[in-house]
Amino acid sequence: MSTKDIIYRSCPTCEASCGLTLEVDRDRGDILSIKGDAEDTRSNGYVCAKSQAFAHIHSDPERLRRPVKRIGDDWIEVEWDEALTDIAARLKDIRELHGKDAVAMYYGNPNGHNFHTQIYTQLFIQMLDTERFFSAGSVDQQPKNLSSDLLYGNPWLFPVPDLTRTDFFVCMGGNPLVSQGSLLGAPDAAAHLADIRKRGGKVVVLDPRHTETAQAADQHLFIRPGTDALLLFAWVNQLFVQGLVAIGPLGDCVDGLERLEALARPFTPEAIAERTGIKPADLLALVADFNAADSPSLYGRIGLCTQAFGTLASWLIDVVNLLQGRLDAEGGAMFARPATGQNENTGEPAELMHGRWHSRARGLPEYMSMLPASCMAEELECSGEDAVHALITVAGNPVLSVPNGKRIDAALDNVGFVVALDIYINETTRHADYILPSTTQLEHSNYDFLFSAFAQRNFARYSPRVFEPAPGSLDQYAIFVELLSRMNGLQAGELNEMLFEGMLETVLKAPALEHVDASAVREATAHHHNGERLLDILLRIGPYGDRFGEARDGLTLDKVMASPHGIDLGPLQAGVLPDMLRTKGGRISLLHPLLEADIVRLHDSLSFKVPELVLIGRRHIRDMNSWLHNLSNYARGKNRCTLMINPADARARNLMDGGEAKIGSTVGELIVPVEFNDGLMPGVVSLPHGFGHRYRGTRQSVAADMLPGVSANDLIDDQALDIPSGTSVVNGVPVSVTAINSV
Ligand SMILES: Nc1nc2c(c(=O)[nH]1)N[C@H]1C(S)=C(S)[C@@H](COP(=O)(O)OP(=O)(O)OC[C@H]3O[C@@H](n4cnc5c(=O)[nH]c(N)nc54)[C@H](O)[C@@H]3O)O[C@H]1N2
Ligand SMILES: Nc1nc2c(c(=O)[nH]1)N[C@H]1C(S)=C(S)[C@@H](COP(=O)(O)OP(=O)(O)OC[C@H]3O[C@@H](n4cnc5c(=O)[nH]c(N)nc54)[C@H](O)[C@@H]3O)O[C@H]1N2
Ligand code: SF4
Ligand SMILES: [Mo]
Repeated sequence: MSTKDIIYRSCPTCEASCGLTLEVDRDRGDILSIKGDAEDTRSNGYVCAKSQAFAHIHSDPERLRRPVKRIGDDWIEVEWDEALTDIAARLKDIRELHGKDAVAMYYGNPNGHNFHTQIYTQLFIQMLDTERFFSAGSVDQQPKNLSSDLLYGNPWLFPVPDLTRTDFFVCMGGNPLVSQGSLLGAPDAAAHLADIRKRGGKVVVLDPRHTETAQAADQHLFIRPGTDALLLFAWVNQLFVQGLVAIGPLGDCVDGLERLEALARPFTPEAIAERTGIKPADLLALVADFNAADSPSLYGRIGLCTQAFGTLASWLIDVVNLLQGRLDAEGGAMFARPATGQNENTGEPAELMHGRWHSRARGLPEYMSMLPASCMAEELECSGEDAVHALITVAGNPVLSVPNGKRIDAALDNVGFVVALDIYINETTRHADYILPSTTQLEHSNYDFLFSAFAQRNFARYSPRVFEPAPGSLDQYAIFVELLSRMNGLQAGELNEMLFEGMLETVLKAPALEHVDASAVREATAHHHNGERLLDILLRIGPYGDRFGEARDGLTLDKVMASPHGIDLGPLQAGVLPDMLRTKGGRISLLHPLLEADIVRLHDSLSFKVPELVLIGRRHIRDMNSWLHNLSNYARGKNRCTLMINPADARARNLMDGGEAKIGSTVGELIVPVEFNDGLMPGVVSLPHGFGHRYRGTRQSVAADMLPGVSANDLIDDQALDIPSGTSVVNGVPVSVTAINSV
């Protein structure tokens, strides 16, 4: 007999974290339908096409369900215990023989969508203790991490544009209508933008492409890739020149204004016009409109991060908001207060984790314990004492997702032992000796931990497990624990206990929690286990928590679990600064030597010749980096891995719409289908990333047959970095495009 159940949970596929209603047949293990949860106060029933993705992944016959071991070119299924024991022994041997840094690790994007993985990652990293730790973060948000680190003392404290209250939204380097918003947390971004306009506000987009978001805006300005920091510095310059600096309540805790004014002086609207492509009159109008609006908000996202001046551009977004009194103000750029407390002040100024060690090959500084992903290939190529003997990838596909991916692909052959924690045999994991597949999102619970820290509203939402995991399968965190315990001669239970006690000690150090008794915490949370027990603690000592009895109505995990549609904790509050600052003396220093050094580089860039043609990326609603291409529902349709080019640039090169062209860069050459598009700024071409499913020995037949495409990262130079943060420059890459044939 089969029974129908209704389960509410949030969507684990993008940052919007929309509420879902699942109709399931638990006995048969079937998902009958996935719809929007109308009672979720954040998403109100909204979902996008990708809301079904996690169910499709679950049922994909090519998804790995058991560990596989490579024998020559073949894969054989092996028992978990055998795989874990062998892997742990080999990793242990390598560490003992060649030192801890001979084991490298790459950590990918889906981990951000898995609470349990996140909470155990710290343990995994600490115990592996390798200097060769790479992640997708340095092809993504690390410039914003660094900017927040320098300004607020917390790399994960991101200002969020207050879309529900702003009347003038300026969006730079983001395309929320397609990406569904990043560091923004807004289910149904399109409705948010439409609402701004309905209430008489304005939306302005600065982007080298007339994007879907630009089409929904009142105004769009083309900006040349990689030049946003110049434009924003000219904006700052004008605020000083025109006497428009008005910081408001934060004025008393800001240092470095005079120095900033001096540094901004050379960046006049005229000086930056040629490089940016923005006419002085357009910039002056933008500055004036922003200043005249009641509640303007300036926002920048990945196009401002993964470019030549990512850190400066990301920092200047906050600086402009701050100088105009828009930081931490209603309708401006606000800070969320997640229930798990990660944005709260911890009582002691955190030390900047930057440059504590350097990469071996290029001498690049570490940031947040990580080395730039763009130097992974050269690290894997090291030999002798510096050689990497083992690599562990955790839900990542750097061969497609990191610049000069084909160099990473080749370098992987150089690594003696590769372990992939992944659910597919893809371009990266095909190099592994073992692949360890975790349970899927349907088989484990989740909590919106990371994304509630930068959402439009404060909320707490727990997602229960939908199906019992297949017998013997392991959650990703449990794989970490099993490997670490075997490597260190411990029992899994002992390790869990260590993590629990370590975390308890850390969290109870906060001044506001000094009186909380550790033994009472142990007792009160004992009915939860592992990650959920830690989650209970975080919720209870968090800003809305019950503080173990002190605030009776406060949150506990039990309460959150009993609210299937999530708990709405209200709109973002203004005035959370300076309390949330983790800086020395609770002050905001506008400048830092890392920024000043890069401002010199920015100034030098004013005299650079504008390249004839540069490459940028783009996203499509049915993609998610490289990981959804094996799902026929998302792979079908017309080829979207095309080179978009402005018709004038195309004709100048004798290209035909629908024909093919050769695109070349300093590191590679590809043949690509050409798509004329007058939404591209002249001098700019666009190719999406995450494609290139052409490697032999993968097991993703849908991706390879329906949507192979080419990998944009085979064109992107791994030597080009945003210097302060070590983030890859994937936008604004100089390329040449030539015709090869016609339709
Ligand atoms: N040129 C260019 N490159 C880019 C970008 C760009 O805009 N342009 N964007 C960058 C950005 S923002 C990001 S975040 C990175 C992403 O970079 P990565 O995270 O390295 O790449 P993905 O393609 O997302 O690979 C995800 C991997 O996780 C696996 N996976 C999916 N779900 C699960 C799961 O539940 N468990 C496990 N164990 N594995 C799972 C998939 O099989 C896949 O191997 O790409 C970056 N690369
Ligand atoms: N459908 C879909 N959604 C996704 C993803 C996906 O792969 N597909 N990936 C998810 C991930 S991991 C992330 S991090 C987010 C990213 O979320 P977004 O930041 O919104 O990502 P994009 O859509 O790439 O938007 C970046 C925009 O920057 C523009 N741009 C490029 N270079 C420059 C520049 O130099 N200056 C300016 N001003 N603009 C520039 C591009 O034209 C593009 O419109 O999206 C997430 N959502
Ligand atoms: S917008 Fe993101 S979170 Fe919402 S349904 Fe689509 S993929 Fe899921
Ligand atoms: Mo990302």
